[in-house]
Amino acid sequence: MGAFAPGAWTLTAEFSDRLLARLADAKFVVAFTGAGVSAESGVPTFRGAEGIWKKSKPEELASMNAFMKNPALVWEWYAHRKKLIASIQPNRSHTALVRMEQMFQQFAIITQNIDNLHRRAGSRTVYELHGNIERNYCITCGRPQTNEEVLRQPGVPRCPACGGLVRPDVVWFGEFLPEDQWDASVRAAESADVFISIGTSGVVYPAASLPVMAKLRGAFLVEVNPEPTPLTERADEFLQGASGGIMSALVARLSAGKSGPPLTEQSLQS
Ligand code: BJW
Ligand code: ZN
Repeated sequence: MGAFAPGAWTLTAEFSDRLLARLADAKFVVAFTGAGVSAESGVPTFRGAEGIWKKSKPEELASMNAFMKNPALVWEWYAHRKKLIASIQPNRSHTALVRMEQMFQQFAIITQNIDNLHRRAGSRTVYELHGNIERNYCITCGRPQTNEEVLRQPGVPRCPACGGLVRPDVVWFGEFLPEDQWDASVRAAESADVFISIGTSGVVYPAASLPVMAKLRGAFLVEVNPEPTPLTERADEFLQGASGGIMSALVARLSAGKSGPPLTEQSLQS
C-alpha cells in the first residue's frame, strides 16, 4: 500500500526471544496507535520538531472555545487536513496491523488518530478515541454531514436543516471521549496479553492511561517510537525507530516463525 518498490528491502530488525515468546503465546493482542503511525503516510504529527503545535497553539484550534471564537480559522485548518488525508494512503504500519489482526485469536486497534487510515487499510476492530475526520455534525441539532457536503460550502459550513454551525466529529481538549469507544478500549486494555503502543507521545489523557492499565492487568507492554516517551520506562520492550519498518519486520518474523527464511516486503504483500 505504501509507496515502495516491492522487494526493495530485507528485514533486519532484531526482536528479543522474550517478545517473540509472549507474542507466540498471546491470545489477545492490542495495538494502541498515535500520530506517528500516520507520519509515514504524510500526515503531520502534533508534537515534536515538525509537529502541528509548533506553528499553532492547540487551544487556538482544538477546543470548543477556539471554535466558537473563530470558526473560520478552525475550519480552514480542518478543510486543509480533510483534503490532505483524503489524498494520502495507509502505510506499512497500517498494513502490518491488518496482517496482525489475521494472526491472533483476538486483536484490536485502539487509535487516537482521526484519519481513518486503519479502516482504509482493512483493519476491522478499530476503536477511535478521538473521533473521525470523515464525519461532521451540526452543533445545534446534531444532523450529520459528509465531508463532501461541508467542503462544498465556502468558509464555515452550516446545517441545511437548522442553520447551525457544523463541526468535525473529533474530540477536542476538555471534551469527553465517545463512551462506547472508551469502554471498549478499557475492556481490550484490561484483557490484552500483549499491548503495543505505537507512535504516540503518550501525553494526552485519558488515552495515555490505557498502556499502564494494560500493564497493571498483566499485559506485556511494548512501545514502538523513534523517541523515548513518558511510557518508555514502564515498557517491557522499547523498539526504537519508525513504525513502518519495525512493524513490517515484526509481522514478517511472526509469519515466518523462528527459523523461517528471510522475508522481503514483496512476500509480506502477497
Ligand atoms: C513516530 C514516527 C514514526 C514520529 N513511527 N512513531 C491540564 C490542563 C488541561 C487539560 C488537561 C490537563 N491535564 C489533563 C487534561 C486533559 C486533556 C489532556 O490530556 N491534556 C494534556 C495534553 C495536558 N485531555 C482532554 O481534554 C481529553 N478529554 C478529557 O480529558 O475529558 C475529560 C474532561 C472533560 C471536561 C473537562 C475536563 C476534562 C480530550 C483529549 C482530546 C485530544 N484531541 C486531539 C485533537 C483531535 C482532533 C484533531 O486531530 O483535529 O487528539 S489533541 C492531539 O493529541 C490528537 C491526538 O490524538 C492526541 C495525541 O497525540 P499523539 O497521537 O500522541 O501525537 P503526538 O504528535 O503527540 O506524538 C507523535 C509521536 O509519534 C511522537 O512520540 C513521535 O516521536 C512519534 N513518531 N514519527 C513511529 N515514523
Ligand atoms: Zn442543525
